[in-house]
Amino acid sequence: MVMLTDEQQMIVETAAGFTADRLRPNAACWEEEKSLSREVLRELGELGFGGIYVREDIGGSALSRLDAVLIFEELSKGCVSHATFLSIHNMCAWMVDSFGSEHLRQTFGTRMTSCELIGSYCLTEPGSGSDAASLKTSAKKDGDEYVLNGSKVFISGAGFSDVYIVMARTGDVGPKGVSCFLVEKDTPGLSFGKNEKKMGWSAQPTRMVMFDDCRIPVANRLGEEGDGFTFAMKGLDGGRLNIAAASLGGAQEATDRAIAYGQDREQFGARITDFQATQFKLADMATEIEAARQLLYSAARKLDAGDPGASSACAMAKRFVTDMGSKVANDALQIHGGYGYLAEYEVERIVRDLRVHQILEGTNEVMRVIISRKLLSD
Ligand code: FAD
Ligand code: 2MC
Repeated sequence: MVMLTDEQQMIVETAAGFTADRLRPNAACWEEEKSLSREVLRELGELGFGGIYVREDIGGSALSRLDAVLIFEELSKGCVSHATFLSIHNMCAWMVDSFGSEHLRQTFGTRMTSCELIGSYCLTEPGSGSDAASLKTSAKKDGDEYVLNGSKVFISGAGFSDVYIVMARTGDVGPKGVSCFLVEKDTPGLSFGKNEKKMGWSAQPTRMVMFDDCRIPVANRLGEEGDGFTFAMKGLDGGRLNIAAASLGGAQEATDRAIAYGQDREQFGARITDFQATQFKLADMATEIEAARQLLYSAARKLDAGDPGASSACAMAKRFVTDMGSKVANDALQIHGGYGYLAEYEVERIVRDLRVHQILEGTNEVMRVIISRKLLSD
């Protein structure tokens, strides 16, 4: 079991309270309506969750990556869709804080930490998913502006978000030719595709983002030309921890629901949890959750400490915890029998929501690429 400090315990209680009051009771409805709640995001901003690991001078909470993981684990017990969207927003706010100019930090960062402005992260393109460094969206300098052309696909929050952190090509092929920009929603030349119909994460819109001679000020570039790919990867180190935390929270919630259901449901004159088959399944689920939690917290500590193996540790955690999350949530559904398949029992939504965690923010095969490269280069 993991020992938390008094401050961490308080953070967990705050997040758990918000989950119980605001997220869990509304998650089914948000999924049905396919809508994110701006009000809820503002409230999360008021709790300091809009810039969890952002510096305090622009309204961030300056907490650790481990603190962030604890928060996303709790929030995901109520609504995976809102929790993971908040994680993407946090990744964007952190990139503005860490790599943006003072002007960008003060103009946008301050309003992102409060969740007055919401951010989306734009890396993936129709022709470049796992091979992110082959992206083609171009940014050509023209006086004191850049002109963006190209398209991004699968962008979470597209159309809903106010600012877009966009990786685009300013130089040669490969990672060194990529730069990072902040694009405001109402910029002429920026448009959005249809909302994709998908298996989970349904409260969130997922749409293409298109740039057609979209002009932005040079001042909206984060860092120097050519820094963009490294910034994108650094952002994802933390993002992958948070996605793993969302799988952990979802798996825990599904397990808690399975225990409650199994103790109530009777067949063959006994409770479902009286069968040793169920008891052993629950024991395995709890063990797998705890093993995953230890690996995730240890990876978060490595990222906090600036450990040279942190990126690989984040990849290990993302791979292991998201695979575990999908398996355990599916086991919880099985314990519910046919009722688990019904939306009313809310476990099938967890199964659907967690599935994509094995794909996005780098597929679990790409996580193995990152881990094995580190192993073979050491
Ligand atoms: P591909 O790269 O085409 O991969 C196809 C298959 O090949 C996968 O199984 C993959 O693991 C495997 N594969 C590829 N290369 C290798 C290799 N070298 N070795 C072994 N196997 C390999 N992107 C954003 O930028 N911003 C977002 O907000 C965002 N949100 C998303 C939301 C949803 C709901 C989804 C589904 C995706 C989102 N994505 C987002 C995109 C996501 O990051 C990509 O889908 C993911 O990185 C995989 O890229 P791809 O879909 O092009 O798959
Ligand atoms: N931190 C800092 N720098 C990093 C880094 C990290 N985690 N990872 C890579 N870099 C640097 C790396 O050091 C190198 O710089 P240098 O040459 O100066 O040393 C540069 O970036 C290029 O790295 P690679 O040579 O490893 O690049 P490669 O093209 O081989 O790709 C790979 C690496 C496969 C790991 C990367 O393309 C990747 O992560 N692909 C998956 C894409 C992905 O995760 N997409 C998620 C989209 S967002 C999303 O899904 C959401 C829901 C928001």
